[in-house]
Amino acid sequence: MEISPLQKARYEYSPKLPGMLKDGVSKISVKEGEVTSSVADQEKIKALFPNTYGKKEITFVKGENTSASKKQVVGVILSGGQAPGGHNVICGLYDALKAADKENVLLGFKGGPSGLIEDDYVEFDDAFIDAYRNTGGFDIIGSGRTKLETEEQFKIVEQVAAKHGLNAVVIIGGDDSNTNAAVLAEYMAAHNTGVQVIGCPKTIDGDLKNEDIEASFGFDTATKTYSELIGNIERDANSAKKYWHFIKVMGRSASHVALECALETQPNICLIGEEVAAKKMSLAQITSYIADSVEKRGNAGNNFGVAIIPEGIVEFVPEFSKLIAEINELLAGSKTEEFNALPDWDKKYEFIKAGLTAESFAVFDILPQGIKQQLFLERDPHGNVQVSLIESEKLFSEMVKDELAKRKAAGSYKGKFSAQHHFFGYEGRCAFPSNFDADYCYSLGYNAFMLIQYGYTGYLSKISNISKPADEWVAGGMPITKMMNMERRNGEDKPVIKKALVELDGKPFKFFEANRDKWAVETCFTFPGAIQYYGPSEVCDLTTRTLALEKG
Ligand code: FBP
Repeated sequence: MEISPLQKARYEYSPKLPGMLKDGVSKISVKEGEVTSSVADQEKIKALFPNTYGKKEITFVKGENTSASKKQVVGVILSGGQAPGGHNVICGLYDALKAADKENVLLGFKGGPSGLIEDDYVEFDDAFIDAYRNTGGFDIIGSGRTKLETEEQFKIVEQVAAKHGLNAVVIIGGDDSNTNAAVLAEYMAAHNTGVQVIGCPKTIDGDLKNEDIEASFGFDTATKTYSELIGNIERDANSAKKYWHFIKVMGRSASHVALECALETQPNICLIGEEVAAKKMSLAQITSYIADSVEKRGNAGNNFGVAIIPEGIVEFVPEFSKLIAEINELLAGSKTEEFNALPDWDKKYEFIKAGLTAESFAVFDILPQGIKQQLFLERDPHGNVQVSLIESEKLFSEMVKDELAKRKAAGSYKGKFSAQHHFFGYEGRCAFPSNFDADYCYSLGYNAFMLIQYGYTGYLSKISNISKPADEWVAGGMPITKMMNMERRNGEDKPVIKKALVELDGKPFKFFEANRDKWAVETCFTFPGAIQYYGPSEVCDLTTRTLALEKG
């Protein structure tokens, strides 16, 4: 593969480490803090994790390294959706491991958790690692969504670990993968395998955060990439003055990405799923909210605008969730075949009408035709509606168009409405990491090795104080069980890391709420431009608005 000039230049970038990690592995000491307990359901979590529950939080400090010296053979996997900076986690882990002892070994298991089960791996060396420093993507070893959660899988991992003499596994993943890391750590401890398990917080969705984890990696770069694109579209809209752009942004359930992009670009509209759910908004209410902005702007001669729609929005609309549940029920088991055998859409429509409650059918019936068909025709292997495939940007623009036609007929709306649609997701997940993500990820990986060297297991690599310059960041570790509670999953109570949704009383949302009425009517667009890597620190090392507002 040919190497671009930027990639060459980025190879030379030295990621910044927190002050206490900067003097090298031999000069890092550990300070143990308080004993921890889980955020909720303490007795249940304690019973499920007898060997790894209630451990102390730890912080690294400058000082002599007092860990017992032994050869380290570590395995690493990337799990779930790509997020910028993943390569640097591996680079930081590798550098710390080799700095401790050149004989230490790092194995990368390919294609996500399945690589560990199938024993499909590569052994890293300097040349291999150097080709991926400060680059985007997960292509160094690939990623996957296989879940490591069953006893049989853990037994296989135990055998694979024994075969390679692995004494630790690092799992780079989101809330589910780190939940599984905690369960694997407990298994390894309970079976006296000597294999430690350490997690690293990843996801562009930004929903793996809590009082200990200030941000998951990748969120910074992905939102900056989408914000650049949204800013460019705003400028185009403001130049041509003829289109409303409906832009869906990734974020499978939480709306952190949408909110951060809104704070960066000040669009006319940004929907926040968590608010929609809290206010129990209907599709008609959301449509009317957007149409109000289009109408006011149109009547003032501004027939253009930008609306940001979070990917997970429809699941937050209570009446829509109910509709989806009823459709899943309606087509359960053999009924899918019965439905598919119906000769045309009219017959299918009658079948749907007869099978849904009147309330849900009314919701179904106001949907644009394309979405109606999508709900019934594109289904997952279990026969369920594929909610993530619903083109919500089109859903809302079409509903707004219908609403505006009514308002025009009634004489209140005098403008013109023409829409363009976009979906920004994959465009940002493998971008070159921002300096922030390059530094944060490298630090997470380096720190993960320190946790391994000091013998910890079931911990998440934790770098905090990250809204400050890197030198002031604080490195340490937190038992994953501290972040867990019990939740109902697939009909069973399971210990899981709590997913962080947008907090409606949090500072980022409050800032947005205080400004959005003005943004809806006036043109207040801001154009963040491209991520900068070289130049003044206030341009190149800027954190997200979300983090800046949260940390004041
Ligand atoms: P993770 O939670 O695994 O980090 O992935 C998040 C995400 O990027 C979502 O924003 C998006 O809905 C999903 O992955 C898409 O997944 P896929 O890559 O499997 O299409």
